[in-house]
Amino acid sequence: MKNSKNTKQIAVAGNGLLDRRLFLSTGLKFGTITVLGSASHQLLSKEANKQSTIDPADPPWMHTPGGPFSTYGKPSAHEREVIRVPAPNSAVPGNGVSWTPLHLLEGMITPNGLHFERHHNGVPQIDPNRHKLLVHGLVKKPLTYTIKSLLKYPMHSQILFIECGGNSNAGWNKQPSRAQAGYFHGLVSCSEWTGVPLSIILAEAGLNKGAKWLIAEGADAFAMNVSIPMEKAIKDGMLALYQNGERLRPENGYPLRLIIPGWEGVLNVKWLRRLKAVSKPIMTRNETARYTELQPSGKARMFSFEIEAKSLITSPSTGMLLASGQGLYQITGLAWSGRGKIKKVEVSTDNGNSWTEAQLQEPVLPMAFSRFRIPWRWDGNPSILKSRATDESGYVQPERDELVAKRGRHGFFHYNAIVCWEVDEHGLLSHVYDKKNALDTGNISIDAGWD
Ligand SMILES: Nc1nc2c(c(=O)[nH]1)N[C@H]1C(S)=C(S)[C@@H](COP(=O)(O)O)O[C@H]1N2
Ligand SMILES: [Mo]
Repeated sequence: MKNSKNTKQIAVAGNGLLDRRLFLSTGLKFGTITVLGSASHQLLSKEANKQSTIDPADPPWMHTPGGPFSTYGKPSAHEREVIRVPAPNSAVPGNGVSWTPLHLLEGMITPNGLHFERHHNGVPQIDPNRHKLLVHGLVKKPLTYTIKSLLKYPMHSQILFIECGGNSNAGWNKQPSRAQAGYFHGLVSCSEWTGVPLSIILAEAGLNKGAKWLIAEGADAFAMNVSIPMEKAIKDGMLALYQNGERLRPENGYPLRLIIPGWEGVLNVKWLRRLKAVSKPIMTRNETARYTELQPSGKARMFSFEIEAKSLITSPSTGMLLASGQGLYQITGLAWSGRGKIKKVEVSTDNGNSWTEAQLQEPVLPMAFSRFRIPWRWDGNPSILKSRATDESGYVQPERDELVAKRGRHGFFHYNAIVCWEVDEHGLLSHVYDKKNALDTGNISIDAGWD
């Protein structure tokens, strides 16, 4: 029996955006969204032309026993297109990134094998029995810890995103990137991290007066180091040993990494080997030549650690097709903020002329991914989709022209502008910049790598 109340589709903004309470209705079916050029897209086009000849109740895999047990599970072979895409920087061995395919994932947790990677000099293969952490500098008692000894401490877990300060930096370019959403915005991932609160270890060493900064150093060939304000390190820092329930992956810092929640990726030093308490930042490459931006005022923006609120529609997104033609679709995406919880995500399907609040999936956690969803009835006409995040501090994700006006053209990092996906009359999505945007004066030179 049809419940007419449940299936009532209430428009809440222009161009067919529907009330998120529609998700409570029964019998709802959304249109299929395919990734162009992928196996699933080809399959769908083939199936559209031919009737299935297999009885769905009697598929071939029901006729013989299945495969053996495995010692460590892998994704289905049918999911082989769901991969990180590496972009090495050929000038330096092991320098570069690999992108999380955000547009192919759901929920709020990034699977360990798909967490983005940013290495300055490759992934060291570290023997956990030989790895040590030294805590020294302005402390009463310098200490060293083995991994075994750290595993004896009380642990805590937190679901947190890590985002590289260079994520989405192609957004500074004059022409919109043609890469799929994750291969442009996917230097951000979200995991449950488990480890020892940094405050416990710092208290054990005993900080001297004047210990205002902490220098963290990694055990990779780059020996990466950064300066971190002590106040933040004590308040939120974690010595992480586990990632989504298992020990860290080598790519993400095995056997020990620092987690500085909500702050830019570079502070989360992987393969952590040294923490030195000091009175002043030591002005390393990563806080001077990198992550520092010349602003229109002529002043440089430095130590801008906190990740500002950002959101992205992951599906449908550029390179996808609304394969069922006009009709009902589910718009979904991710939002995150280094300042705390996401308060709301608004979505527009008419280039920002009207907006409505999307549904936020519970739990909404501070400094973690928040998944949002909203139903949309596409009328078959060209449309522009946007999402805009607001965090609990009241910060609102800016339009691209606002961001460019504020930061100028000399920046390279911390790009968090609203993203526009254009839907054409065939239902094909592509990345565009806001048509109203007149401020775009040229490319920046992306020669600095990602950092
Ligand atoms: N030792 C070390 N730590 C490091 C890096 C590195 O190259 N070496 N890269 C940093 C940068 S720039 C980022 S964005 C994050 C990336 O973490 P991930 O590779 O686990 O995603 O690690 C940070 N920690
Ligand atoms: Mo980074």
